[in-house]
This record gives sequence, structure tokens and C-alpha cells, in this order.
Amino acid sequence: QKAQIGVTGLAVMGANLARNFARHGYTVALHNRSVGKTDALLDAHGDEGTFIRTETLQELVDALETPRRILVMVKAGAPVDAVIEQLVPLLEKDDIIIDGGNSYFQDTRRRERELAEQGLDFVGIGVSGGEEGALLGPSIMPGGPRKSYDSLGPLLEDIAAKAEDGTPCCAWIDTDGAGHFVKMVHNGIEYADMQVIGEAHELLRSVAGLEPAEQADVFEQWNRTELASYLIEITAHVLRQVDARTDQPLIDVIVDAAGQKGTGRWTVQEALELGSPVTAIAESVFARALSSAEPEMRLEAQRVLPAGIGGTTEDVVHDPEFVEDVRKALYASKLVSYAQGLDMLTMAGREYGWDLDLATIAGLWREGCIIRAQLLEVIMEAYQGDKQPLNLLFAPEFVTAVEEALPSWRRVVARAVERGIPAPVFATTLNYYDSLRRPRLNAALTQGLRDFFGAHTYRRVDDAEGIYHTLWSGDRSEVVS
Ligand code: NBP
Repeated sequence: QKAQIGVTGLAVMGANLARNFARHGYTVALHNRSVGKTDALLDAHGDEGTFIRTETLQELVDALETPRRILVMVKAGAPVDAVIEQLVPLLEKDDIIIDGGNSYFQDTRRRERELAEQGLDFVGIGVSGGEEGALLGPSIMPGGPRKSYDSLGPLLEDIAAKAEDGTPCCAWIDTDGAGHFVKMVHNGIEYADMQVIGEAHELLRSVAGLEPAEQADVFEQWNRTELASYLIEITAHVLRQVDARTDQPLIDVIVDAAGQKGTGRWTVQEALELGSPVTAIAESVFARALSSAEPEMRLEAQRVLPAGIGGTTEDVVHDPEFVEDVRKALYASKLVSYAQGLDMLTMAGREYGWDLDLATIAGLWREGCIIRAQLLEVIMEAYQGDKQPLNLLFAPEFVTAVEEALPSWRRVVARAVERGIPAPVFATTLNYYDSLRRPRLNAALTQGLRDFFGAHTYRRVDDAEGIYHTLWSGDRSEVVS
């Protein structure tokens, strides 16, 4: 009996995806560079389905029905190229190599191009949901050639998470790196989601005086509102946890230096290339960087930098109105962060020639992935009508939602600033919102200054076509450039 799918790379993600396929009735051929992982998987879970054990890539290839589907789940970067290089001579036309790791989308574009020249399909798929998602149903964002999806799609849709209406959280995104691109932006949004939750937590503590266990109750309540989401749910669990060693809340013994594996940074780097203002994601990446870089600098800052707080702002201990303000600010900030991320997808679609369907993409994120949330159902609906909003914030239901949250949002940002409590994403999203709706931006002065020192020219409000320059170092008359 031949296997329908092969998996090479059996660390946590590969092993769990392999088990997921097997549990769905597929025969799965298993391979790992070091055979120990293959045997460990078979020892522990070999009875969950039909597996074929292989020791070499040649054996893996021989174990598969054709056209072959080989899922590569090795460490992103050079290991993926190394595995591809070894696989290619063993494969035949129309075989599909699938990279389910967190690969950089430009690598995926290159790999698809290179493999297409050899008659092979290369499919980069974004997989979200961590270890548990991989086993029980991840959100899957496949790119690659359209025709490969005919052969691969049904398997992926089987093992993917299902939305409440039964739709699989897996759909073909577009060619080459589109799947990995969408996964990258998903991760960026995940950074921003976690950062605003962190900011809310800090304000609830420092302004409202709520202890972690009390905050856990608050987050549990919030999880029954429009904020309902996996991250809000697990925030309650983390905040409720008590450290066995010290009997203190666990959160108080965790070092406040956030790690990152790079996908948030990639999102921001790419946003800079595209000129896409994903300020919430950028602030979140920088907030992690600030927290974890240079402990010496943070210590010195605590010693020498004054707070400059006037002392007029009282804490609002246990004030339910302030707690509700924070909840609304969190919702509004989250909406802006999603609006920014989705706008980045639109810009990338233009740049790379992808037809990215935002309703479908929001739909894929409804279940299985880390940012899964009730809100994504509403976002999906906002993009389903004939008239697509130019920006998520323009969808009528979100105009109303933000209008309702605005007074709270402004109060929370003002309070944070007055009290010297950092809330970078609450603030940057509000700034983005205010910048978008402002009839004139200070960019006019920027243009004036650029023209002054560098003759960079400017356009006039009363002439859509002309390019102008003022002779700043001459008689200061204006000339058409
Ligand atoms: P790792 O990223 O830790 O990679 C370990 C696997 O890569 C092992 O099977 C290892 O084989 C193999 N490998 C390496 Br390292 N170099 C190799 C090479 N030159 N040739 C062949 N195999 C090589 O595994 P993971 O945490 O399961 O993640 C897999 C992918 O999924 C990554 O891209 C990751 O970013 C992504 N991802 C992870 C998560 C998560 O929650 N962990 C979530 C979503 C996506 P060995 O056993 O012989 O050393």
C-alpha cells in the first residue's frame, strides 16, 4: 500500500501534522533526518493510523503514490533548501514539495520559481495554531501553483480546523509566496494582539489596582463580549496561575523580556518596503525589542530618568467604568491593528500580483490559529458584500463600533500618558485613526521643508497636475518644475 502523503521533519510540528493526517484516514509515510524521531513517533502514536516508516529520502519517495505529496517540516531557512536539494533528483514531474514551516515568503517565491523550472510544484503553506493546532486542526494558508491545490487541497482541508459553519480554515490563497505572506501578516497581527492585551493588563494593574487573579476574572468576562478570542481566554489562565515555588502570581515571577522568532520583524521589514503603515505591529515588535535588549539600560533609566508626573491624576482603584474604558480601547485598537494588517495584504497583492480575497483570509483565521476570534467572523462578513470597504474601519458596523469606543479609547490613552505608563499600541492606533480622518496632515510642512533644503518639489492643492518648486535661495518666487 502506498502513502497519500509523506512528512519529512518530525519535530513537534511535523509529528503532529503526520498524526493529524493519519487520524483522518490517510496513510502517511514518515521520515526524519535522524531516525530516532521517526521511531519515537511510531512508538508513542503508531497505533493512531497507518504509517510507513522510512529511513532515507529514497525510501520516502518510493513509499508514496504519484504524483507525490511531500510535506517538509524542517527548521525554516537553509535546512529547507538542503532537503529540497536532496529530494529533487528523486522526484518526477508533477510531484509536489510542500513547505509547511515558517519560511520567509521571498524564499518561497524563489523556491517555487526554481522548482517550476524542473517541472515540480513547490507549495509554501502557512500553518498556524502551534503544536496543538497541528494535531487537532490548524489554520492553513496555502500558496503555490493553483493546479497543485487540486491534488493537495482536499487533504489539507480535511486536517484543518473547521469554522462554526463547518467551512475548513484552509483555502488556496494565491501563487508562490502568498500563503507564507499571509501567515507572516497573521503573525504580525498576533504580536499586536498580544501587545494590546499586555497594555490593558498593565493599566488594570497600575491604574485600577487589580491584582492578577482579579484581572483573570475581568478577562474571563471580556471573553464573553465582542473581544471573545483564544488570546483573551488564555490571558485569564496565565493571570490566574500561582507560582508553586513562591506562592505569588506566576506573572510576577516571569522575567519581563519578550522573545521573538522573527515573523513579526519580517512583517515590519516588508511593510517598510511596501510603504504600508502597520504601526500597531511595528510598535509591538519594538516593544518586545525594548523589553529584552540591554537590561543595563533599563536599570540605569530607572535610576536617572524622572517621570515628570504632575501628581494631579488619581488612581481609579477598582473603578468598573475605567475597566470598561480599557475594554473598549482594547477593542478599538484591535480593530485598527486588523485594518492595518489587511491593508498591508491589499498593498502586497498589488506589488506581487496576488488576488488576495480578504473575506477568505479573515475566514481562515476564524479557528485553528492563535488569533482566532469572534471578530474575524464579522470582518469576513464586512468583505463579503459587493462593495468592499477601502479600509476595514469604513465598514458600517466598525464605524459604529469605533464611534462607541472612542471616548473610552481617548480617556485610556490620556490616562496612560498622564501616569507615565507605556501604552504604545493603544496610542499608535488612535494616532493612525486620527491621521486617517484628518482633513490636512502636517505632511504639507514636510514637503515645504524638503523643497527648501533639497529642491524635492511639491504639489499644490489648486493644481492636480503641476509639480512646483520655490526658489528658496533666490527671490523665493515659485516655478513649475
Ligand atoms: P524545528 O524548527 O525545531 O526543526 C527541527 C526539525 O528540522 C527536525 O526534524 C530536524 O531534524 C530538522 N532539520 C534541521 Br534542524 N536541519 C535539517 C537539515 N539540514 N536537513 C534535514 N532536516 C533538518 O521543528 P518544529 O518546531 O516542529 O517546526 C517546524 C517548522 O514549523 C518551522 O519552520 C517552524 O518555524 C514552523 N512552525 C512551528 C510552530 C511551533 O509552534 N513550533 C508553529 C508554526 C510553525 P533532526 O531531528 O534530524 O535534527
